[in-house]
Amino acid sequence: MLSEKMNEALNVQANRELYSSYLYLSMSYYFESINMKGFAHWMRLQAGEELVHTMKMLDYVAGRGGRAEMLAVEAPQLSWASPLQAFQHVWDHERVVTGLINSLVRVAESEKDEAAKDFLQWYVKEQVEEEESSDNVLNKAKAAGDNKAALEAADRELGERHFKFPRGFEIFPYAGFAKIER
Ligand code: OFO
Repeated sequence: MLSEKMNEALNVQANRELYSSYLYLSMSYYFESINMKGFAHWMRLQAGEELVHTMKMLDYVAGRGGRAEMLAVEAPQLSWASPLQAFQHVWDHERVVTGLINSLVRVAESEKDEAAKDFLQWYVKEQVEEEESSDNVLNKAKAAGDNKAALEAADRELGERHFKFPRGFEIFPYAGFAKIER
């Protein structure tokens, strides 16, 4: 059984994961609006991945006899000055999320909840990957700069992104904007 404090902290983090999904979906439609369909596709898959992070956490709360609560989701930013600014935002955002996950591990420690601490290691590892992939896309955007041809090449490259949703979370059987067009 989860302590009240642990239950609440997990619900709050699930809400931040859902916000991440909402933020990346917002970026996806921003890219769609400026006709960068590969970037839109990449962000759409990212939004799906964040939804998996959300549900995995809420499933854990419910599985431990806690109460999974749907908290209000903050409205994300709707537009960015450039692709570079959007990818910089992803980079910054993922560092914030890493800090939140680390704080959640501290809550599990203070609650002496070894099981929750063990469960949260999945998110600790996931953040290493999230930071790496945000480095990767930010570097591509930086390298392209204002060069239209280079940006289009990066757009095509990110449009090739694949993501296999884990078993039980096959929530996005669609391919995304890039694939719809091709
Ligand atoms: Fe859930 O990892 Fe990004 O935010």
